[in-house]
Amino acid sequence: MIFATMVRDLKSSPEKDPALETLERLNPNRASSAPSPALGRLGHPGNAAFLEELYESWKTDASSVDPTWRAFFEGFELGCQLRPPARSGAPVPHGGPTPEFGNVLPQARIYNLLFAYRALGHTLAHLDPLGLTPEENSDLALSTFRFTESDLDSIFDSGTLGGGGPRTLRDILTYLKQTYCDHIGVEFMHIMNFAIRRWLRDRMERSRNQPTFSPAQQRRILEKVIAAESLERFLHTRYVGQKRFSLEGGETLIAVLDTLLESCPASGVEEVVIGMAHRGRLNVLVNTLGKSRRKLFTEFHENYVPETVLGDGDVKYHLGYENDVATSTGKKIRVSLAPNPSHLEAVDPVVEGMARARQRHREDTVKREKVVPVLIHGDGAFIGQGVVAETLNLSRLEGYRTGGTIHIIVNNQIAFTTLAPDSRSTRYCTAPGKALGLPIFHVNGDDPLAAAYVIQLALEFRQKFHEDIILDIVCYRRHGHNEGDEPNFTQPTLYSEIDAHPPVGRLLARQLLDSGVITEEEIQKIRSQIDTVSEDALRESREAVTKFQPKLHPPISCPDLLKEVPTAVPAKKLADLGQSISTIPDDFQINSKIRKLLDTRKAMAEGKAPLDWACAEHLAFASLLTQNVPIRLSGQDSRRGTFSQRHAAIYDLRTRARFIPLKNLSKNQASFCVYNSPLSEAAVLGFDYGYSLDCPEMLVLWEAQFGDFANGAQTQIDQYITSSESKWGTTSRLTLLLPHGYHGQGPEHSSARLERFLQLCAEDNMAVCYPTTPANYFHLLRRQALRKILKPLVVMTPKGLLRDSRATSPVADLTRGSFEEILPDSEITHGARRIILCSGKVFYDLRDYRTKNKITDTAIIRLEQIYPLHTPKLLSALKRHSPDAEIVWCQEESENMGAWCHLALKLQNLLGKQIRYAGRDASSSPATGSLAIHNLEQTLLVQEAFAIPSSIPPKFQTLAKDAKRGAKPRPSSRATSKKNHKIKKKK
Ligand SMILES: Cc1ncc(C[n+]2csc(CCOP(=O)(O)OP(=O)(O)O)c2C)c(N)n1
Ligand SMILES: [Mg+2]
Repeated sequence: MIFATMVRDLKSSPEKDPALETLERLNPNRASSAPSPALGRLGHPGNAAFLEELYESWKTDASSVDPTWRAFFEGFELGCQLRPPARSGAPVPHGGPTPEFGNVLPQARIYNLLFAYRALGHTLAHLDPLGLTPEENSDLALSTFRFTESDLDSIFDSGTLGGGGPRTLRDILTYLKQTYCDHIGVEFMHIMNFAIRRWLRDRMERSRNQPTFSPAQQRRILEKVIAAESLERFLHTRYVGQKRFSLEGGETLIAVLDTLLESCPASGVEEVVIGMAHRGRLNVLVNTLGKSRRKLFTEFHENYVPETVLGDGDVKYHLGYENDVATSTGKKIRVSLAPNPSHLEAVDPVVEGMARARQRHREDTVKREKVVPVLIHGDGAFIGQGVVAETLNLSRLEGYRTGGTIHIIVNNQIAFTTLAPDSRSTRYCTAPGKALGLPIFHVNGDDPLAAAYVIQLALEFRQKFHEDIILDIVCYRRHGHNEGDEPNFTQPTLYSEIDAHPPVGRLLARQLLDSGVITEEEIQKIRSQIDTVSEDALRESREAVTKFQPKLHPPISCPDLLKEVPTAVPAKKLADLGQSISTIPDDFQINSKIRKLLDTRKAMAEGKAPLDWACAEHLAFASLLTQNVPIRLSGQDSRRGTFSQRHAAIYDLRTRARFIPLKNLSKNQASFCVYNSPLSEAAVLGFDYGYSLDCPEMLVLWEAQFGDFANGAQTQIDQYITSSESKWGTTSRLTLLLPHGYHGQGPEHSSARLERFLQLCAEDNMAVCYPTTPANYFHLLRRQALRKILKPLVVMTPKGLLRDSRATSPVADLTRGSFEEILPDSEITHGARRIILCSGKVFYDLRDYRTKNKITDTAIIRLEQIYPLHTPKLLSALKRHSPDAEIVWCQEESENMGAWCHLALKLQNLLGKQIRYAGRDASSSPATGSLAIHNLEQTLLVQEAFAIPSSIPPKFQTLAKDAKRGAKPRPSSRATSKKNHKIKKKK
């Protein structure tokens, strides 16, 4: 009614109102006696709510309403300004309402008040259990809206508030404060989507954000809080000083998780995948996932030996767990807690990937309502770690959506020893969620009922809108960061408050006792039952640990990694696949160059043209898909391919309709998913890793734009991909495609940091390959997908070689054999007196040089797989040549990079002789920024491999090296050194 009344008032007002004046100025035609159709609706009282909502929309996002309304609201706001801008020369009014505004628009001011409370009410909410955070906001003072105490009993229209209707100002305020300023503070008015905003508003105002749990539910919530408390107390007294990252102060989390699981069956949720850090993890394992106390206590024992058959295991507060958890109605919910490295928030994208994989298995790929990811964060980590923002940004993307994640922040208002003023530039730690327009609920952690109410709402919201939502449980940390930590060193005043603060269980118990929901005897019974269970478990665990015999594990070894996997595909099949991957619908109009590319692919598959990398990859994918192996490829610009080589998706010239030939091979083929990822490495690689864990039947590939960008995801590589088998027994066939190779394009983009991956190789944890031919790449991809063993694969992939006629394969090479870990020399097959070992692209430079210089005594053997090294094949390739042959390792990467450091000792031990290094000097930056210097270096290192003195005058070589270093001229450089001449002379 506000607007209807207001406009009527405005029109009949003898004085010209500023709002109308502005309106006239902005829209001289529309604000006149003949209003626009839109504004004409103002006179209809039935549309008042509609108008208010429109106003609210405009306030949140001006562009969300049509221009007529925009102009109107701008005028309206201007007219309503509580302190109108002073006209030039006019005195500025101080305090007190302007006479026009104070008298004319009381309804409008009520409306402003509603809006302000919905938007800012959270600033007055009682969120901090310790009461240390100010709860004031002068923008919400009555006087701000030009009301006084004397207006409190005046009746106004309450607009959309809780169903609307006439209410006193006092009632309106009470209503708003109950809803928005009690133990729940909500940020939701920043949400652009009006339907979502309205749903939240109505849902919250209907219940005034007050929980209404049945007595039985309230008792259950108390029980959960008591269970959480007593587990912590038990551990605290039985394992004094042992690290457990206590949840005390934040026990409400356990009640929240229980309420969430209790709400799952009615919401159609079958599975919950949880990711969380250290804080309270042991409590969640026992009290949420049902891990036995006996098992947990055993892990605390000093003689405990992890049950890992292989590998080194991990500390107890990083371990994962999975269980069917029964709700009170007997329904079972599958709940899993992902294993977690210490690196905070690294688990986030992994859990998202796992959830999406599980949705796939439950055939829940449209609504994604059966599997719900839940991420539990710390306040410091949520605002501090970039991967949080990267993961949030995945949430609405086609290839990475999971239908909405429930984020729970155990906001103990501290991070180790760091308080909010040092840890964030924002009021709340939840600020990253605001960028995405997520609803954010802050709840006082001392009110488990309020928190349980919010989690119910959160699940309802998630299932309805398939969006992320954040629940920020504002609590405190009763002890230090861990149990050996003294918080009084750094937070003496805070900790004296905390020491005096009653535990949450006691507060809730008091509340339920007062309301007659429970009796003191019942509470005692709950406590003593839980303690008895713990005591029994402790006794059993003590018996169990006597059986432990610590012994060193042998390293993990997987000899089958070197077993041949048949990967050849018959010629007829390849030709058919070639036809399929080059066929597009008749009504599709495509770019002529793409048409040509497709025709070439067809010819390549039929053996009429030499096969290039992209075609080999397409044929590998196509053959796997028709063998029922699903494939997921994700990476930046992966649909087209960074180097415009792949063209997995083809676009109609007129409509940009997309056609993906690999999705259209046959009716029964497996699914092919190819996504352009957002510009993130950590979150996307983490996501694909998580996906690959729970979709072992699928070939999951993550592609870096250039290989060096993988270092943006180093945490995922170190903490998960390379070490998770040893730590947690989890493996996957995730494949990393990393463009690598020195082409004189500067220090960036030349190196995928092969050396880093090789440094992480041990215990057969993965394979690292640098194939040199399309055919071998074809066999490698097929081996990775078809072999039973699950191991990650890291592939150095080509850039320049993609279009290099030297790096092609006859299609026949796809129809026979399998992946060749070692490629012996096919030209100098026997009796060489020098053997150059190399890996990857430099092979072609070496071979060209040999041909050009008619060298016949030197063989070149390629290591297509550097780890695990296929020593039998390498030895057999070497055996064909002279036993006295000089062995050289040649690489284009600098001496401290590439495969040299990894292989040097290994090869020397294997072959029992020194190996000569030919390559770039050690360098801090991977490559030179000058193409000329690159070319010179490349020439020199090839010459060096053949131990031939350079034909380039030494003066130029030295100058080039010095120019690269930006250093003063030096006496000599490697390629011209006396040492090399000596080698030559010896021969
Ligand atoms: C990426 C990363 N950086 C630093 C640390 C060291 N660290 C462990 S816990 C912690 C404080 C975390 O604070 P918060 O996120 O608020 O969680 P809380 O411990 O308070 O529950 C820090 C800095 C870490 N584990 N991971
Ligand atoms: Mg914290």
